[in-house]
Amino acid sequence: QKQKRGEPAFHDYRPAQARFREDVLSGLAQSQRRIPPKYFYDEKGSRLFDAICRLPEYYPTRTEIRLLKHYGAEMAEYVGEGSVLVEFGSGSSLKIRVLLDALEPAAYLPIDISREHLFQSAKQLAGDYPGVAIHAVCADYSQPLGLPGGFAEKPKAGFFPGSSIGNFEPEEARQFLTRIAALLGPGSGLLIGVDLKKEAALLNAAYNDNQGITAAFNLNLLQRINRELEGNFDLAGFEHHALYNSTKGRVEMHLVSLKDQAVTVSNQTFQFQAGETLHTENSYKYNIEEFQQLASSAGFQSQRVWTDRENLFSVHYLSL
Ligand code: AVJ
Repeated sequence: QKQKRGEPAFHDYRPAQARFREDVLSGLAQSQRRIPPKYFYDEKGSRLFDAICRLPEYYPTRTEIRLLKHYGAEMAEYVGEGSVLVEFGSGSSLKIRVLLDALEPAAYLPIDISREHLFQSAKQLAGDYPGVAIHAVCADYSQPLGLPGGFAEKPKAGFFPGSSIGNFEPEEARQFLTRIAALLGPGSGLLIGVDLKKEAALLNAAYNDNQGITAAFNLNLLQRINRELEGNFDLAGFEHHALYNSTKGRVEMHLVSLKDQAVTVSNQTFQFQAGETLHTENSYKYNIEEFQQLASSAGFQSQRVWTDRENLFSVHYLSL
């Protein structure tokens, strides 16, 4: 694909829309009803998530950005000049800017499921960093995928910030990291942000902000189902609930049914009882040793870890 300076190439892998319907219908039929959190990120969901990242209570984003800014030069040394940077779930591609200020990669490949959002972010980034070849890949990174051609021989570094690894069950996280290892190849590395275990009060505040943005983000999933899957969820009939489960080491987000009610999605009807929940997200937290063990079980060696003074967040550099 010929690429103009200052313009991104766009590779659309067409992440299957059919699976949204299947995943929602099968998730709603389970006794603990659940929907995978990747479906939060439609246009409105992506915007709400950006707003979450700016909330005073949501410490992960600003803490990680501070770490990237403060230790960017060190991180760049581990990543290496001239390597191909591959980001999993690039969203608005804000954090990569901090790295791009510290090193010049051979190319930057943002991978994201949110097509329009990815397109706009890649375009802006290409305008701001005309010297970096940008190949945006619209894909679901939780499914097996290959990189666009031409990058096989180059040294690669993965970038997986934001503690999105926490959305996976630990066993799924191990499988995901194993797949990433195969995709990046021997000699490559992974720079990954991981939210640390901490006092429940801080975690609960981060997922129950005062402005209700996280609640709107959670409820937007129902709106999306109504719009895209012929659903009739009553948004006033459900309430946001988020709580740190210290036994499992994860923050759980649910939507609680406020009454007995029937909901129809794609011509299938589901009976909710008052108080029953729809589980929409897990956000696992790992202390440093726990995460290093997980990474090592996927074939990565821990090279370095950076944390803030308050021990809120960690950034690991892992090598293959
Ligand atoms: C993007 C998955 C890292 O778990 O903290 C933020 C998503 N959910 N507030 C997280 C999220 C509610 C976020 N991750």
